[in-house]
Amino acid sequence: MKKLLMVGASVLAVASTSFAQGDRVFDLPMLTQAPVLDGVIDGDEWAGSLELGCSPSQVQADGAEYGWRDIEAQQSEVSVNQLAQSDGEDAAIARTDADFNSRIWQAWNEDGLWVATAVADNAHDVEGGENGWAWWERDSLSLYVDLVNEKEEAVLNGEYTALNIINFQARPLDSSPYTVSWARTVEGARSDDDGNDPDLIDGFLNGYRDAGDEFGGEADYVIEMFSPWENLLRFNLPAMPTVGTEMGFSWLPPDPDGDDGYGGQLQCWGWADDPSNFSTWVFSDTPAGPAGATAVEEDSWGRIKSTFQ
Ligand SMILES: [Ca+2]
Ligand SMILES: [Ca+2]
Ligand SMILES: [Ca+2]
Ligand SMILES: [Ca+2]
Repeated sequence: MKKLLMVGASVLAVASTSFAQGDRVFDLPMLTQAPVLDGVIDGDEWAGSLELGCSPSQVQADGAEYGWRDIEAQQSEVSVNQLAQSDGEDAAIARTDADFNSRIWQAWNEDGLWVATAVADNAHDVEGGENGWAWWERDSLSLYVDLVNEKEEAVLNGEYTALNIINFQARPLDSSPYTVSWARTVEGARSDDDGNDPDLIDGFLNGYRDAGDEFGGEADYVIEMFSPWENLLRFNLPAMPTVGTEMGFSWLPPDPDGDDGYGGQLQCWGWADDPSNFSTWVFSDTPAGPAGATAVEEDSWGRIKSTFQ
């Protein structure tokens, strides 16, 4: 992580005067080849992409690095542990890395945004509640993305200018009409009542795999995800991204563990309801993926698995 932060700092120094020192600015590498969306992080298909953690221990590290809003409530200045103790969940496990621990890989190419997550979880839960579309009640990953990097202040009255929430549930794409959800800003308001409409989410793809105990949990999983620029261009993405494009982002993985409804979540690399607190991607032509760089060959599946241990 220190290495990534140093990369961020160097980008900051040369590329931008609009961010204060200490903001989280990350180089977003460009893939040499599209990953296969099969839930297998295979060989070097994600090698060299931006890798960030999202876990209770990451929130601890964030508190130490960026300061605390409320240490009792596990609220750092840039993240929060809102995991819950579900019915039947051991109190010694709930809200710890044994409850939820994830890595997130991020990169781009001319077609879209590519993301993979590997998660150690103690209970798989994509069912329950009255509404299948309620992604906050499902094991899933939400990307809060500010496509124009406006960094607007916290929105308390429900008015937005640039909010987009792209959610992928931890399940195969065709297993549910709700696997992909997209909430976006329409006329200043969050609009997600049609967030699963097939036309709206046309081109969004994922690959899911039940990974058993592969990362040290009991109900581990991998999701590989693709979000197409062509689709986002229909809304508030102003132009095809190019080298130097900036976007704001925050990661929010819900983690119910057999709950009927909402069962807890984390918010990482920015408070999700406050775009001014988001981290920043700077789109770069640093190559990622196969033959992207010799130095990243070690960034293999074996090393990925070892990052959880
Ligand atoms: Ca793959
Ligand atoms: Ca839990
Ligand atoms: Ca869990
Ligand atoms: Ca879970």
